[in-house]
Amino acid sequence: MERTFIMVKPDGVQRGLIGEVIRRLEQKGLKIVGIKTMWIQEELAMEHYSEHAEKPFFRDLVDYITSGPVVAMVAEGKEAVKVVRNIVGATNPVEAAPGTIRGDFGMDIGRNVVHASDSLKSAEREISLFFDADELIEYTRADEEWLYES
Ligand code: IDP
Ligand code: MG
Repeated sequence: MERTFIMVKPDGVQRGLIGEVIRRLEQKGLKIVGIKTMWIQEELAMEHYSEHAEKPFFRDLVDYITSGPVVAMVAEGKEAVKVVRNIVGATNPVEAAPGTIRGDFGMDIGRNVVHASDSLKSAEREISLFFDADELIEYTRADEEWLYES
């Protein structure tokens, strides 16, 4: 089992898409093991997106992600990192396939509704950046034996 980090960005929250994002994760079979609403401050935003510090869009990206509340989540499941990236879709909503969150709900790369970790390594980094260990809950979903062969 893997854990990955997902966030409904400020545009997703303001557009009333929190439930839609959670619904898609839940119906796929992912287990939400941590969730909270927060308003990201500049320092955390810059740390979260540090890999993009030299990019021309970095300042706008930090402004965007700190522009309103977000919903941060940790989802667990078999190959959760890849599964969630597939649900989220390509970075640019113009290119994102219909059926993905960005493909169904976005129009602009700078307003792409959600964040999701792109590798197991970044998932671990991002989870520890946003959640304390005691905010993540271990439990069994009642349908797990029907979601997985073994
Ligand atoms: P990802 O969110 O699909 O992992 P990244 O390349 O890691 O995409 O970029 C992080 C975020 O930075 C994107 O989700 C998007 O909000 C923003 N971003 C990426 N490329 C651009 C760009 O060319 N212009 C404006 N914003 C961008
Ligand atoms: Mg990324």
